[in-house]
Amino acid sequence: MFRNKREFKAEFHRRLVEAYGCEMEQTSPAEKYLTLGTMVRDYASNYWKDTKNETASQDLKQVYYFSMEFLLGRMLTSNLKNLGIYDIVTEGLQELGISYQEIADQENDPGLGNGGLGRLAACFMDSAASENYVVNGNCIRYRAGLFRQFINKYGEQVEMPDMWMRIGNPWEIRKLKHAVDVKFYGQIEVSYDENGDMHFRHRHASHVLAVPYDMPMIGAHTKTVNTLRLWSAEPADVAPRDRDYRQYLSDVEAICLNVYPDDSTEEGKYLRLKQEYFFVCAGVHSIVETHLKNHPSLDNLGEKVAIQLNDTHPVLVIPELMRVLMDEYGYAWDKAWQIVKETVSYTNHTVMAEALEKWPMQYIENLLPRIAMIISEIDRRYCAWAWQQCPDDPDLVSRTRPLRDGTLHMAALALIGSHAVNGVAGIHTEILKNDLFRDQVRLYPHLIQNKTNGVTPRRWLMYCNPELRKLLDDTIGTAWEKDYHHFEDLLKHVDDPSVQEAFLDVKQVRKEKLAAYVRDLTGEIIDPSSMIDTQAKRLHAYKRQLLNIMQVIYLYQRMKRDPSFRIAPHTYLFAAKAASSYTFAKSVIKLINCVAAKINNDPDTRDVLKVVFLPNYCVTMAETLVPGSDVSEQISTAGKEASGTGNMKFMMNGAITLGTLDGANVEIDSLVGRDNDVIFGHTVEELNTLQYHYNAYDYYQQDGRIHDVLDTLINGFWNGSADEFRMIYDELITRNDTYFVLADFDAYVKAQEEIARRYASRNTWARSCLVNIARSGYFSSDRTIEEYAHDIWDLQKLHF
Ligand code: NBG
Repeated sequence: MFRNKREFKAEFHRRLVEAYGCEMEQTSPAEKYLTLGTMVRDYASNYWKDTKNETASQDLKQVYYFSMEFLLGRMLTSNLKNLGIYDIVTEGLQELGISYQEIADQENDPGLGNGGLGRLAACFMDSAASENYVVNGNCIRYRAGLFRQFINKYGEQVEMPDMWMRIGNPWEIRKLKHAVDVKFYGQIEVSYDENGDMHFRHRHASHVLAVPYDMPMIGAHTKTVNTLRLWSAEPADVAPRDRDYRQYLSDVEAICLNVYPDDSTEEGKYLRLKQEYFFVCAGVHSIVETHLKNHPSLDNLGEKVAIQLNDTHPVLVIPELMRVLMDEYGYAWDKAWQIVKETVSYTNHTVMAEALEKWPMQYIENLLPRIAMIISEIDRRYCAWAWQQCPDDPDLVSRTRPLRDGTLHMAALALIGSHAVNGVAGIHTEILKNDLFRDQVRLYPHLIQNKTNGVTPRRWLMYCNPELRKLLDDTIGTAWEKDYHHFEDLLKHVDDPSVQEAFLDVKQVRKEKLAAYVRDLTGEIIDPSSMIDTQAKRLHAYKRQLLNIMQVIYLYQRMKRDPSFRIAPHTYLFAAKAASSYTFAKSVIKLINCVAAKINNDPDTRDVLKVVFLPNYCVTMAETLVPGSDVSEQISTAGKEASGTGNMKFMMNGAITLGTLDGANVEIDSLVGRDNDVIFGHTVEELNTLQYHYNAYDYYQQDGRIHDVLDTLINGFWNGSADEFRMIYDELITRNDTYFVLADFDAYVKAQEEIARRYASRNTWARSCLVNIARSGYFSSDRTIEEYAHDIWDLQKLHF
């Protein structure tokens, strides 16, 4: 382990030459990145070992966070800074004549997720380690990420493979000794022993070997290093039964091929279910193995282990842990069930019906025969119990049981098998209690609680925005870096004109950086003194990127019609991936690009109105996009966005939220006040009644602006084809605008006018941004993790 710059340089040089057998100067930037990454990983290894040893010797409880996604982003800079060796390394490299940035740019974002749910898991890993909580991740080692997004000359999204590990992954360590045998298909043979107890034997199964790859999750300014365990599927050393051998190899390959395979086909659905059981079974096995190393039995599993289910994807943990306890360790049902419930808790991340997982029981019976038996028994016992609780309302049982009409409702199973269930923002949790899970609340009144999401202030402020970090350090000292409560120390300075000016200077620097980034990525020139208004998130109808681009079209039309009407310079940035099978979302991307192409080339308006779609949105892009934005677009239909976490990142970097009362926007609004954000649109309560008498066509007929904007979707205005955007038009008019875009249009236009008006008075604007930063400490994931540790996991910190 190097201790100073001199030792670092010598070791780096030596390792490079040893690894590649040539002079340092002849090695490629990718080879330098791999060597440096390996060195940093090894540097952390002693702490990693100590964390494991100390956890065992302090007999500390530990958490396993089961998630189909961990959207980590690049690890190099974050790891170097968390370890406190960034300066040694960057200066050492400079003295060797090597550019750190060039090396850092070699790293691909790990392709281990697709959106907010996965990024939340990554923020939690950073916060847990930094706060000395032992929280381990459990996920799949996908060889390909979601996809790399390109935009073709027609403005359409094109998906390319995201082979993120092509150059290698220096952070992971293969742990073959901990490999697990996972069984699919086959039959269950039941036998009885002399006591009449049942025994189950899984026969004719197809075996897959789950091999773990461990990545260190390094905390900031601490010795805690936790583990993210990624499971990789490999052919087992067992002859495949009754199956074609090459087919077997390719079936095994498919399990870890990529994130979220298309589940619109039957084959895709099976694959998804396979992925879910695969990482659940392997993860549960390794928890049990670790526990039994330090404890005589599994009786106290719930005392020493907490398993958090990140959404329903890992819900098979519940029947799998039952299976292990009963079939492998001889527990009776009731005792096993008690252990499972003590151990497991579940986080819900969506109320969107199409995102709530349901599986035909037939798939489970076929793929996981023993698990299917256990689920049926959970269902049977649940019905008997629930019926006794509410004999007055027998229908309640059928509404809440996990098995309904031959379908397994994953959320229902999660609710029954968990001791705690949480939503991810205040309003979301209320919707869970009062709407989605209101029946269950009758049965378990205290089950559901709120844990508002958070983001790590290290990646999302200190490391991605060093200019703002310095301003905060100079103004309030550095206490805020270690304790999120101290963000509020900034409140004392928000009226200080010199701090306001300093903030505007920082923002200007960041906008210039963003402009350079946009130019390099797209060739588009944006004006860094214009107001930069950004919507960056997955493309989904409920997030309403459509509302945003409609407002842009309206501004354009108005300026074209009325030469005396001019807006202050605005830049609208969009960044979003659409699921490859989601035609509507792809059509919105094309619309945005077609609008951009026309408007940006119109000499009448291009000096004041610019639209750019940034392809391939990812964590690394967000690290430049967020600090460089003035306005944060958070405009989902009220009640639909569970929380949002982008909203928190923008706020932390001094952007003003332009949003609906949805998800965590509600909490942002109550923390900063209406003077420091712009809130518009129908509320959940209003939509709950509007839904019964809404007629989108009336809005089209009665509002000339809406009429003019929508007509461009069906008259070939954008790219000459009248049918190109008819699908969007039809969704709004023929299908009556599921997400109330037209209902919120007028309010949104006014909100845009309001934000432009505020932006014009620079010092009040800066004051608002400072208030937002000061109040953003609440959205540190350090706070969120503390709440989970205290309220759900009953977790103590590790003491070194
Ligand atoms: C997403 C929600 C977001 C939320 C993240 C993290 C899923 C299923 N849900 O609003 O849409 O911020 O989870 O909680 O990805």
